[in-house]
Amino acid sequence: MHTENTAPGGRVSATAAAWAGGCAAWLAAASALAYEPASAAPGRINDPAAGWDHLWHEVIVDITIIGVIFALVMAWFLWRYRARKPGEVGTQSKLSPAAVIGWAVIPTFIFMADDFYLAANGWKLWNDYRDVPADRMEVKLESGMYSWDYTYANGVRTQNVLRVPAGKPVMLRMTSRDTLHSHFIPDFRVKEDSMPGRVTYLWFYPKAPGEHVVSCAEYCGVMHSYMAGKIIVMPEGEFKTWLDQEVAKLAPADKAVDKSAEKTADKPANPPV
Ligand SMILES: [Cu+2]
Repeated sequence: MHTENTAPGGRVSATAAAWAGGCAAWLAAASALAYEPASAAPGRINDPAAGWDHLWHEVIVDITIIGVIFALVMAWFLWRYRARKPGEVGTQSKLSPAAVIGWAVIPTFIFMADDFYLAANGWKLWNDYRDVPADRMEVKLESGMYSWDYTYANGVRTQNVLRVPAGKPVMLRMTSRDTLHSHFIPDFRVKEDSMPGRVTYLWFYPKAPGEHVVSCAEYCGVMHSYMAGKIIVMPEGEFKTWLDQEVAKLAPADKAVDKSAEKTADKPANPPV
């Protein structure tokens, strides 16, 4: 072994230690600013969109900080080991075994720690999301090539346009009459497949009146890209008036209230297997 390499190795180890210390300090700071569930009670989400936005923001912040740190280190290396005169041939630094291991393990550990941290927040949010608020409004959805067919608990049916009241969680119990589709509402950050022979669900929280695009996010046939719909969020009073008018239009046979939908509204939803 070359004992004269102890000094360079020692310098690099000190740099690695300083770098690792800085990253660890950042990780601690990031943890302190960790995901706060947008919920009134532990495990209960009122607005899933806020939770997903918070997590996405966290991902962007983390990868930006890591990217900046790596860019600064790389820039420092480029400057530190630059050629000072034309044709200069550098000499190879020898690192101590501890420095070699440190340079490989510490950055990997920091990356993986952040990945697991973000993944754990994602899993927690997803688990909380699967627990649907009990005060929800439920609507059945049957998808098909190429439309979204909604049925309210009182038998009112609409196609491609779902009207909902503002300020109430809305749950869709979904199935499909032909092939796979995926009901995607970008504004509410929710997307879930609908498929034949299985009931899946999603829910969202429309806070204020407005319109939101629905699109199919699972390729389902040649007209897939035209399978668009709309969520219209209405003030509660206007929604009730609209729903009453639609009920009045129904034929007597169709007015049979969907008891199964009413019953399931009181029970927590079971995740699809
Ligand atoms: Cu589709």
